[in-house]
Amino acid sequence: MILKSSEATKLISAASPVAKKVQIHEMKMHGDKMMMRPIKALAIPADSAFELKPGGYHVMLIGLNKPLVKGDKVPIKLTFRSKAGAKSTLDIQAEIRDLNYSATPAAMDPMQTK
Ligand SMILES: [Cu+2]
Repeated sequence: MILKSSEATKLISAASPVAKKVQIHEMKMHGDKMMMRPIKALAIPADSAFELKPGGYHVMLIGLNKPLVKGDKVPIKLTFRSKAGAKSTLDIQAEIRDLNYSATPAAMDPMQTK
């Protein structure tokens, strides 16, 4: 997913009807292991193409209401807040690609990434 904005904004939350929770995650090296952790907001610089991808910042679906298979399209609502405090939402359709993910922490439930 590539986010573009003409002005600086922040991705502050995400939601989907297919999952109990949708979190914004970042990836960080921890020793020689790649770990992910939820962050409160993701700053999107003005006039940039900000890419969310496996191995980097991503949106993670937690507690799926039903199993998803490759090729499924899931709706995700992204909520942004501008510098001035105005909220806006963006509805996207995310296509399920690869369900295998090597960086899933053992402490978390089985989950799927986009
Ligand atoms: Cu994650």
